[in-house]
Amino acid sequence: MVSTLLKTCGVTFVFATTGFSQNLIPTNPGAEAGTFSGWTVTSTSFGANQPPDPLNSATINQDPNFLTEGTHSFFLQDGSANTSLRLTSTPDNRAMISINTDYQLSFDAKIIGTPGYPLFQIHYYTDPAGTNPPGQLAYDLSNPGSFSASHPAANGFTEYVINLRFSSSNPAPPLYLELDFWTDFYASSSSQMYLDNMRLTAVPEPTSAGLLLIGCAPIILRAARKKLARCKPQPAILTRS
Ligand SMILES: [Ca+2]
Ligand SMILES: [Ca+2]
Repeated sequence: MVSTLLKTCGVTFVFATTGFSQNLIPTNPGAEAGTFSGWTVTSTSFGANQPPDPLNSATINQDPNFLTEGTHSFFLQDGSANTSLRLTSTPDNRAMISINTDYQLSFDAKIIGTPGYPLFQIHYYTDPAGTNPPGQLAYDLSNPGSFSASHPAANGFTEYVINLRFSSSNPAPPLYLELDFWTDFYASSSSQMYLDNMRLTAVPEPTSAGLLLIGCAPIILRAARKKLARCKPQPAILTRS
């Protein structure tokens, strides 16, 4: 009975936390559409009068050795020292988030070669169209130490993890996040980047998870007491022979 109730509570707990772990990136977060749907690829040139680089290429990879989730990943290659290739959320693919809430953003990236400065930026807006850009955050992908945590992922990818929380000191909520990956921000080389498994999830508040367990506690205790009572040795009944 105890185990049954524990299982019931466990199931409740799993369901409750699953609700919080929904991926908030609206469209094609892991290239599984097989296209760049939801994303824009642009070539940014550096230096005066640099023409677009014809050697730049962006493709959807299907080689299982170059992805970490599903059957597809994004692949960006900038062709020269003078350009960077960028993968950026389209306006309708901007995740809407609330202030004063904890979020975790993660993605897997595999960087080949020695790019000058592979960069990840988060631009945040107060409207989905992006006419009000209050600010941005920037992360150096070649320096995992600049992230709150990083873990090895499959196929030689690195999992990058960023904990996000916007306070009410920022402009009016909600905020719309634009994700922006650069192969080579300082454009010092030709570089290649695979990207996969982007996730943005709200982190459940410890209090609500704790309260759920506390809520189950009386049921578990009651069941445990009943079981103990059943197991208690009964006094021997003495009978005259
Ligand atoms: Ca994928
Ligand atoms: Ca470059």
